[in-house]
Amino acid sequence: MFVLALAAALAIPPEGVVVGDLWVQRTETTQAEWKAVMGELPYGPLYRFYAEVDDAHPVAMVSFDEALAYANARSEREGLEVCYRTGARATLVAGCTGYRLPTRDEWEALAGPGLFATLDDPAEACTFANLDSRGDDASHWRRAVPCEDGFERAAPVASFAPDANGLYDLYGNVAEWVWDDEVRGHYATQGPSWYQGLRFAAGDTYLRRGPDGSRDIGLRLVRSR
Ligand SMILES: [Ca+2]
Ligand SMILES: [Ca+2]
Repeated sequence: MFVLALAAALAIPPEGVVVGDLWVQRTETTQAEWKAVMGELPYGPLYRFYAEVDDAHPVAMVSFDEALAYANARSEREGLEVCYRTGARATLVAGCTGYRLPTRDEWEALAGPGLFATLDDPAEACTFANLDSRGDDASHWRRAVPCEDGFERAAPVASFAPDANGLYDLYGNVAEWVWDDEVRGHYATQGPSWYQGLRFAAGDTYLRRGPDGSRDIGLRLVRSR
C-alpha cells in the first residue's frame, strides 16, 4: 500500500522546483495545464491531426507568440506581473517576476554539461530521455541513440528519470522555446526533441526555428525569485 501511495505521489510530481534564483516547472507544460489557462489546445479541433491529444502529454504545435501569450495569461490569472509586452515584436519586461520562458543562458545553466557528459554509456540515454531511438541505422542523419526508449513520438511528461535538480525531459520529448536576446527574443529552442538523436543531444542543443509551432516544440515556464 505504501509503495502504491508512493508511486501515485511520484506520478504527479510537485509542479515546480527551485534552482538557484529560478523557479522552474519540473515538466514540460502539459496539455491539461495549457487548457486550464487557454481553454483549448492550439489549432483547436485540428490539433489532433498534428500531435498526440492527451492531458498528460506536453503541449506541442505552439507558436513562439502563443507560448508568450500562455505565460502572460497564466501570470494574469494568478495576479502576477506580466512578463511580455506583445505586439509586432514582443519584448521582455526586465526583472519580471511572473511566468516566462527561460532565457537561452538560463536553460543552458539548468542543463549543465549535457546529458551525455553525465552518462558512462550513450545507451543509458534511454533512461533519461525520449529521443530518436528508432531502429539501429547509424547512418541516419539524425543519428538515433543506441538504445530503445519506447516512444516513437512524444511521451507523457515525466515518463523518464529526472535529472539531479528534479527536472524531467529537459533533454528529449519536446524541444522547448527559449528567449534569446541575441535574436531579440525570438524563435529559438533548446534541448533535443523526440525527433532528434545523438548528434543533437551530444552537442549544442540550441536551434533557431521559424516562429510557427511544430509537433516537436513545446515549452516550460520559469519565474525569477
Ligand atoms: Ca523516442
Ligand atoms: Ca524537453
